[in-house]
Amino acid sequence: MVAPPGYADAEPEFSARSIAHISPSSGACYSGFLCLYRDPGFRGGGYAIREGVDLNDFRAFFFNDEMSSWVNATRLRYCWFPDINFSGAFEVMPAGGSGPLLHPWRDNTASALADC
Ligand SMILES: [Ca+2]
Repeated sequence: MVAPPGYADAEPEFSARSIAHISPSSGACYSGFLCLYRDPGFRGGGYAIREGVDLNDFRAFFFNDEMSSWVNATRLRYCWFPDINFSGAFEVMPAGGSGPLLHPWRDNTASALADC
C-alpha cells in the first residue's frame, strides 16, 4: 500500500482490522485508514476505518451523531452522510485530506460513510 505523506504505517494487529478504536489520548491516524474523531481538532478519540470499508450505520459501534473531525489517510475519496444507509446531503472527505472542524450545523450529524 502506498502511504499518503505524513502518516505512519499502522502496527500489524491494527492493520488487520476493518474498524479499530482510537483512544482519546491519541489523535494518530495511520496510512490506509480513514479516522473519525469525537471532538474537533482530531481529539476525543474515535475510530479508524480501513481503506475500502463502507459503514452504513454508525449506531452499530455507538458513534452515531458524534463525529466532529476526520482524517482521510487512504487513497480513496470518501463521503460521510447525515443519515443511515448513505442518505442525506453528503460531505466529501478527499483522499489525503483532513477536516479539523465541521460546520456548526453539520457537527455531530454523521451516521454513515462510503467511498464515493
Ligand atoms: Ca462530537
